[in-house]
Amino acid sequence: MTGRAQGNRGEMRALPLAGAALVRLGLVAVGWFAVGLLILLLLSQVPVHHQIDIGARDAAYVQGFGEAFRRQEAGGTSTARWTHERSALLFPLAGVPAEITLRLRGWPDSPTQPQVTLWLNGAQQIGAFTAAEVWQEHRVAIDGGLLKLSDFFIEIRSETRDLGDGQQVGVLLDRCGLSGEPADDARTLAAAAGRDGWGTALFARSSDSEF
Ligand SMILES: [Ca+2]
Repeated sequence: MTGRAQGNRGEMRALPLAGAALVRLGLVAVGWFAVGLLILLLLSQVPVHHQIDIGARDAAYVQGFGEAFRRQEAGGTSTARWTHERSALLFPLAGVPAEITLRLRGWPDSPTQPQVTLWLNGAQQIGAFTAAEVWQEHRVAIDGGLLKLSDFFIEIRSETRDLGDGQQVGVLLDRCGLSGEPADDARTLAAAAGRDGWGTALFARSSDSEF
């Protein structure tokens, strides 16, 4: 038997082995794809809940507020921020319908209290009330009308006054909650992934973001 013949038999054994390895690799890839798709589909159906402790770990949600500070309360200390004439709360990857809850109070030791209006994306008024000197919880429904929302902000517009330190303040916000549907973006991505695969889904998302 020649060395050349032995070499040919070795190559013939190596080819089926390489094929089997490729098949295993393909099965693993398909398995991970299925798991990822299942997770994405589940996440796209899960309602969104944001509970924001204003004044503590709220940097991603607040815009145009005063500095965070800690105040003494009857039951301990709490964190809060004053709003200004216009301040906003940002809610990433939240859709509609949704409900927002604000725990806030107005000016201390004042015979008058600020009039407050809430605006969806600064364009559609969704609530109006007069703040109180004590803590109150205000709930407002957001239906979005004809808008398809995937990220939105709630603008708080308020009368302001100087509390003696030269700062014009509106209302004091302690907590904010949002419960609602998942964003349309998440549903679109899940649907595209299920129909056409990850490549198309990711391409669709990057294209959407350009407009
Ligand atoms: Ca707080």
